[in-house]
Amino acid sequence: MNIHIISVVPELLESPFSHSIMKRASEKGLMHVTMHQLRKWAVNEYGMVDDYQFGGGAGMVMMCEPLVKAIEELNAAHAFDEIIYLTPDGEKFQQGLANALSLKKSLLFICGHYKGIDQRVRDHFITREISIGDYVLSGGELAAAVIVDAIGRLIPGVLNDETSALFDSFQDNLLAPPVYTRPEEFHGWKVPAVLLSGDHKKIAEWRNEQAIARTQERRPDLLKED
Ligand code: 6GU
Repeated sequence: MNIHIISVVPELLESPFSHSIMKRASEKGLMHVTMHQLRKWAVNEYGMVDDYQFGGGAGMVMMCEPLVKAIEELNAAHAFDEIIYLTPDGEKFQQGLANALSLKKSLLFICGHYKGIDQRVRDHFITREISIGDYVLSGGELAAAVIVDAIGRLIPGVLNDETSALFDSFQDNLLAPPVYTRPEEFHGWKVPAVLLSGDHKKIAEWRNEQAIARTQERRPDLLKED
């Protein structure tokens, strides 16, 4: 998968994709992330990409021209499956959307700043608008990092144990069950005996019960969905 991200602060995203799972994904050639500085398409030599909003009011708006030039140039080269604008008024990002996006070949993310981007760019170029939750961030970059991480780990071959993403919290509308590792007893606290029994059927049943109980207690809303 090829991911391109347009931002006025691409430096913010240098680190998240340079470590751990995302780094491995890129080394294996399974996911490649390219950052683009929007000021490369600025309207003047001072790097101007935003302006005051019509109608008045505090806060700058990101201008059409730099964004449209950037989108057209990159889209001609990469034929994006989706051109995604990150914004708190977008569709809420959930596991189902991560699953769907993980099947795409080529994605462009546009990180908004200030009061957002000129509505005409949204009307004519954006194919999807995504929010990562009901709170306001100072820009779309951290949202892009969250989304790219969530979809990157679903690409086959990115995780070592390919089955492990299937048992994540949310894949079946259930939270994950508790997990334990060695030692069997620590400060007198014992690991549940069933996990040491070697009975795989019993263990699967126990994990399922625990997942349901945990979901009922912490996120009963998940059990009511669809
Ligand atoms: Cl995608 N962007 C911004 N600026 N704030 C957010 C968000 C996105 N999602 C939740 N809050």
